[in-house]
This record gives sequence, C-alpha cells and structure tokens, in this order.
Amino acid sequence: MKRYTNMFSSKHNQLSARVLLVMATSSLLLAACSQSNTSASDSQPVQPEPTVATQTAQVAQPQAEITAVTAPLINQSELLKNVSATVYKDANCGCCKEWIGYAEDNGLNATAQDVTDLSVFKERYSVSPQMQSCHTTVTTDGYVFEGHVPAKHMAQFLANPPNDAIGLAVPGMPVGSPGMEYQNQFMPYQIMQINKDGTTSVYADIELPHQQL
Ligand SMILES: [Cu+2]
Repeated sequence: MKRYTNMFSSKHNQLSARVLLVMATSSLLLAACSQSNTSASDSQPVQPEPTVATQTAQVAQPQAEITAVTAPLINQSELLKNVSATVYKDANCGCCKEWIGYAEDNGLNATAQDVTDLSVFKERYSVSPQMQSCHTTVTTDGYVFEGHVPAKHMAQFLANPPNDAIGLAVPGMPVGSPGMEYQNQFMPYQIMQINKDGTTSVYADIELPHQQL
C-alpha cells in the first residue's frame, strides 16, 4: 500500500510538473515574441558621426585583419549568399525582426515588408493554417519559407529543391529556433515541406539545438 501511494504521488508530481511546463512554455512564447519596435528604437543610443580621422584609420586597416577579429563574434556565414527574399510580417513582430537579422547574418538579402493582413499572404503563397507561423519569406525564385526556418535547411532546400515542393515551414514559433531564443530553452520541432498539391511532409526533425547549425 505504501509503495502504491508513493508511485501515485510521484506520478502526480510528474503530471503537475508537465502542466507547469506547458504553462510556462506558452507564456515564454508570448514573452519571446512580444517585443515591439517602439521600445527597441526608443532605447537605442544615438551614434555620433564618425570623424574624418576615424574613417581614414578604418580604411587603412588591412581587410584580412578586420575579418579575423569580427568573424567569430558575429558568427556570419554565407549559407544564403546570392539569395534574395521578401519577408512579409507584422510591424510589431519582434521575433520576425530577430529572424531577419539572423538570416541576414547568414547571407540572405532580405527585404522586410510590414503588412496589415498577413492572412492574405499566407493564402497567396499556399501556407495552410496548420503550417502557419509569424512571418512568410518568399525568395525571388518563388520559394516560400514560413516562420523560423534555420538558414542551414533553407540553403539545403534551395540547393536541391524537391520536385513537388514549394518551400518549407516551421509551424508555430518553437522556443529555441532561430530568432526565438529565450534563455537556453529549447523545444524540439519539425521542419515541414509544403508541396504544390497542398500536402506536407517532414523535411527534418530538430531534436537538439545543434541540429539547426
Ligand atoms: Cu516569430
């Protein structure tokens, strides 16, 4: 009897912990993607114009040395070099801006376009409700990348687009995906392939953070 009670209470504790985790995760989602543009721009310090002397000094510095110093800090890659895309988003979407910055750091030539009715664009580019996230990225070649898709998988897809595919989607906004960083939290997620006929299939399973890199 005692053993049974212990088992029960430990199961019950696990359940409570799960419920708490789910609640915490949902509020994290909101917290991670609710920074508005206004607060960010208000607090941005005004940068003084560089003087002529500083500019000359920068030009005189050898290019190789600059690269060597900055590369490890900003983690730039050329995965999406030569890819141009328009990103349709809401003006107040903080995580959309985060993702655009991340994609640009990976070489994407992104043009952000604020729209009032995102559903128009989801429909236009065949992103079904189950596949939807915050922003919709459309390349100049017409491929669609919905939400917080990792640069690695965009590049992999564009290098060899599957025959019937129109693009990739990360539905929802998983915490820990690119642009959705929150502390060190990570929620496993799937990258879905969207096909021309409206069907979807799993393109990649992201179970651990390093699989995004
Ligand atoms: Cu988002």
